[in-house]
Amino acid sequence: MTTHDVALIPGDGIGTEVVEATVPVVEAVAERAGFGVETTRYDWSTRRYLDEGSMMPDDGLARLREHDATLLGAVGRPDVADHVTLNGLLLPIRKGLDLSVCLRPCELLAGVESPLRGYEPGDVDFLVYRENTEGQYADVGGREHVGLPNDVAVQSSVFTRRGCERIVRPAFEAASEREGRLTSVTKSNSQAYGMVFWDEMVEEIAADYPAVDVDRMLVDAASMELVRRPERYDVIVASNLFGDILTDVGAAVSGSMGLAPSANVDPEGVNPGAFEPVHGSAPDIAGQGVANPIACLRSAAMLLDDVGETGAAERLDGAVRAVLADESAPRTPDLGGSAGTDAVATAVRDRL
Ligand code: GGG
Repeated sequence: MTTHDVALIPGDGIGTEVVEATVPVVEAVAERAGFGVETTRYDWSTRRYLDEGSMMPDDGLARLREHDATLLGAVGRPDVADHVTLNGLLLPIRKGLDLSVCLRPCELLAGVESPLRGYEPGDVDFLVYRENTEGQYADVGGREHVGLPNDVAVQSSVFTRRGCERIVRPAFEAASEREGRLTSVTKSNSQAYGMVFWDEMVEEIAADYPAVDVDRMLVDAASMELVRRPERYDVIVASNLFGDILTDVGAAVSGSMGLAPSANVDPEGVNPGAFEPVHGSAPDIAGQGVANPIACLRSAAMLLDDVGETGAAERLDGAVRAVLADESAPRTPDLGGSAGTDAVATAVRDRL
């Protein structure tokens, strides 16, 4: 029997709650499909940072490389600065494992209400390919003269040929397999170096995909259109920061942050992927047992697909869809219900 070896990093806040609710569902779908899942829990988190001085151990990335994939919850706690926790765990994993593709599907599913008037299931259905290792998230910059009148902060963006290729090409591939429409989102009117370079890379790679219609949009207009006419999008490709922001809007117009999954993958398949809900640790609801587990369950379905268990991934995704479409099924408060995390995860497991 094939067994997949999955690292679990529940992290902080509701991350721990949704990961713990997801694991039994993954085990159940694996059992039905006839493969095994072995999990290793890592306590890498802000708690660890406070106790031991670092979010993860020095050999953390080496350990993750030994697994087939990672399922991650969320990172962040109000008592430690966000840039410390993000740069101590999430970003080193994405960058260190060369996970340049962050794939974030945005879909209005049956049984879910969009805040957009008149939008029905299926009216919102696009993929965002977010560059995940460089761009505005590059750790390039510094501070000088801190606390003095000439206090200065410099933060540089980085765009490389390899980095652009490793996100733009997968986005074109996805558009080729979907409706053949790719929207590249930049701000190249004001960012005349990095983003003009990005535009040039898109144009160069577009030559290999003549059947794909390419639309170039500035991020301000693209954001407005996400709210005004999300149906215009099929596949969006964007830099690290813009992709992050656009996918929060995408999650909102798809009904809830609690539904939005993501896959961080190495397009060459050298390093194992990391799968995580788009949402953060949500300290406002952490500990109450009411976090929506669906974003994490859908991320787990993407993980299963990535490790080659396509049938199980479809089964899990189908069970999630069936639960959402069923008016009598439990729902967490973000979807207008009053059910808890475990009740929703159990309903999905029962649907497998
Ligand atoms: N589950 C992902 C998570 O914890 N997100 C928190 C966050 O702030 N992420 C920033 C980012 O994805 O760039």
